[in-house]
Amino acid sequence: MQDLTYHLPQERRLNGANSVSSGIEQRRQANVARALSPSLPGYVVAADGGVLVDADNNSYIDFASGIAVTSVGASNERVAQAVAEAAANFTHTCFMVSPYESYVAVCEKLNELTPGDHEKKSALFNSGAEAVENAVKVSRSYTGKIGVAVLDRAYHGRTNLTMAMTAKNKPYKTKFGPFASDVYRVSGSYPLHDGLTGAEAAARSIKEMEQEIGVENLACVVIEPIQGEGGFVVPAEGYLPAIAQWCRENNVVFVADEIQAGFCRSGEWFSVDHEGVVPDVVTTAKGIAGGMPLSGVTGRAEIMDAPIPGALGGTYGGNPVACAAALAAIEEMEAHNLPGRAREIEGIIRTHLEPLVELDGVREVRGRGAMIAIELESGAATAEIAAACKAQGVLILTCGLDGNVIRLLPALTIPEHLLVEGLEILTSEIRTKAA
Ligand code: PLZ
Repeated sequence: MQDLTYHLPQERRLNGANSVSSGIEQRRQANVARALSPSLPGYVVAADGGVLVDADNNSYIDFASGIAVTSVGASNERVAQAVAEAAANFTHTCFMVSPYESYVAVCEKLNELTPGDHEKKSALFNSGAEAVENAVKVSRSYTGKIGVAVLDRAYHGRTNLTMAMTAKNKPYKTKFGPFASDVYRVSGSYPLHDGLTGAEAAARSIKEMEQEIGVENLACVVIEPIQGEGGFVVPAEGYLPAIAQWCRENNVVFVADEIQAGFCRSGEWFSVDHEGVVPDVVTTAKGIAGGMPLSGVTGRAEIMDAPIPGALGGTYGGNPVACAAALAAIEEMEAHNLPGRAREIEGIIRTHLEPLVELDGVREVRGRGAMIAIELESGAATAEIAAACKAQGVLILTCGLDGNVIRLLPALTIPEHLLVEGLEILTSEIRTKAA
């Protein structure tokens, strides 16, 4: 892996100081709703490549990337410059009121990059949840049906409709009901636990959809091709193509939620590309704009054009500064072949983690590209390992319904030596604490 250029030292540095951050932390406790509870003790003042620097000048190795967002780095030069230039010209007009070219250019890019060579159209929003909501809207408008099928362990967001689509109760849904109706949860594919082939798991999902929803009621099936918050679960080979084909045969829109796994993260531009699946609609966010809030819905032109003029939108959706950032981030992905770099990162991570599978307490290493996880037996041990890594300056996220999965989401621009250093700390903590 050839390292890129960085403006912050790419080093792990813990100096024992935390007085500035702890002062801010006291203000947070007094002023910020307790539901917003950060995991890092340090308050960030700078970030670049694979590091986060806090207000006391500690430098952490970042294996989180703001939950799979800063794939091109958190202060990528090209992105920062594009943001500054766009903001100096104008920060907002509202595309629905007074349009601008960068919105159109991002839609062109999305139509070009997403899988399939059919005619496509796109619409832009702010958050992943908003993209998912709008994917459901276009699917309902196009099919004239209302049912939405989602999978076990799915995560699609925190708004009312997407809470209904998200599986995990605590912390995402507890005491927040009533939820949107006509959302149905069906079994997915989790090879480690269900032991089914892709074809068998798909047959089970299809049977559930036919018996419990009915194709005449079903507008869309929304699937994360690699589940994110649900545990970095890669469905068995053949699962996604079988569901996509069944959708095509039954006038059901197949929506791939590529919000976490998309934009080079998995080692391809989109994670459905690994099996050559062509979704009807794709949702994107996170990595798309180098950290600026932007999301997209891209789909077959006839589906995207189903809602009448004025029926989709929002004040900020496709903000010009975020669009400029997206165009720069995409240029950066192309210039540095970031899908290829994600595959190199996968190789390095697997070399370190796969030997651990023989340990008691370790179940599996899985994932694709720079989206790799290790599933342990115990959720408590997983939390202890993540805490021990953090105490040594390595920020690691966990996931899975049992909280027993450690997931790695480094920036695709992380230098190799830092990736290796973080992995060495992680593997030594797993060796001592997993069993
Ligand atoms: N779809 C597949 O991963 C966001 C959210 C974590 P928003 N995942 C991280 C949290 O605690 O809120 C996500 C996702 C997939 C949709 C979303 C939602 O994206 O931008 O957070 O709304």
